[in-house]
Amino acid sequence: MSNNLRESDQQVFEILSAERKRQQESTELIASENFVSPMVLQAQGSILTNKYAEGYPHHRYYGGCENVDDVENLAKERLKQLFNVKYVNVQPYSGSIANCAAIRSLINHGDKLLGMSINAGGHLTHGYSLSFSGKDYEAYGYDVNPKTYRLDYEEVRQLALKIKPKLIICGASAYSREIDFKKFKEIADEVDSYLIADIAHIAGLVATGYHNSPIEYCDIITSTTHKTLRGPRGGIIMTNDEELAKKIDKNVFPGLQGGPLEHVIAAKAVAFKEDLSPEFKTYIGQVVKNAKAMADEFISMNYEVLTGGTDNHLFLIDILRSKGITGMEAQKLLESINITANRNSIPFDTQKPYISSGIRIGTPAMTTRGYKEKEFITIAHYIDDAINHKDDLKYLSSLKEQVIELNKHFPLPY
Ligand code: DSN
Repeated sequence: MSNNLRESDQQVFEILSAERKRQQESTELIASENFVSPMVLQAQGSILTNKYAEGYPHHRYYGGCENVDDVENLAKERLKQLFNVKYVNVQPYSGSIANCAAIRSLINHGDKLLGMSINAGGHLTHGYSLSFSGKDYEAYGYDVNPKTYRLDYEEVRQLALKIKPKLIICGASAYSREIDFKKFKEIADEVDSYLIADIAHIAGLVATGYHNSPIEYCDIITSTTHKTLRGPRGGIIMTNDEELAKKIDKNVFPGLQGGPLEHVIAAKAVAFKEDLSPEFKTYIGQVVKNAKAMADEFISMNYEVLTGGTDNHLFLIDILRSKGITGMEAQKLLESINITANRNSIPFDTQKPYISSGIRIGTPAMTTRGYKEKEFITIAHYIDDAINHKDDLKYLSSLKEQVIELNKHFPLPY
């Protein structure tokens, strides 16, 4: 059998080629996506995928683990350095599993949990009714202020005093303002609750000082590695509490997972080294500048940018109120001109989540490709043009060509 994918499996090869073309020719604005370095890709595509390694370094249930022990230890040491934290687990397959293990390490089934509601910008695993977090626990959600769309810490406090949760989860998937982790800690202390911060979206900003860090305030911190950290798809868990760290390890394996994905852990190690570099700090600074510039441009074109702007890598537009089209319509329209974004419920949305009134826009991915403020502003105008000419197929087709042309100057490195 040929060891060349093109020859041995043309069907998969063609799908991969089509995806490469799509990524190269499109402007990627999904706030949770990024483009990994060729080195991360190389590690993830390495022979470590062949290895079983249930357990933890030097306590494995399989032989031949000396090399994966080394790579997992390296990933752990780099992660500790990145966030200045004492104990880490780099095995979670995803952010959702990281959150499940973190919650299980702190509370029991049926206990009360208070997280940011999904409509306000929280994640499924923060207590959404259809997720394990809403089914296994008595889950409550805090919202944002209906006028400012910002977190109102006094409202969160009042809700916490009323509910008396055993666990509060802070962190979000669609919230454009800095989260005050210290305030969450004060609320958690007042109601005698544990506190988890899920920093999946803002991890790169936290690691580089562009967002305050939750490490000193939270019992457990979880994250994904593939968003602003620009690593492979996966999860991580961090704590400064030694006893809790032992519980977390047990809850990840054997509690929720079997064999760790050591090829992904190797790629996490590579990404963490990149994240520790001065270049990465410059990159995150540009991500934040780009998001501000683009949000400001939309505001100057009279779009309803929620909260009036952004402190981080993303922002939300109430596209229904701005332009009379739903999030679903906007997402499809943008896709037709090679701009990829996701529709998103906005707080107190009148539309069903599948349709939604908003779109979420993020700058991490195209900043990796080299976009600066100028290009993001150009894209903001393409989006506006597309919406204003949404029924003019010829116009849309010319916009698509302009997007493809622009992206020729920002090639994928692979
Ligand atoms: N699904 C992710 C996002 O897009 O924000 C959250 O994990």
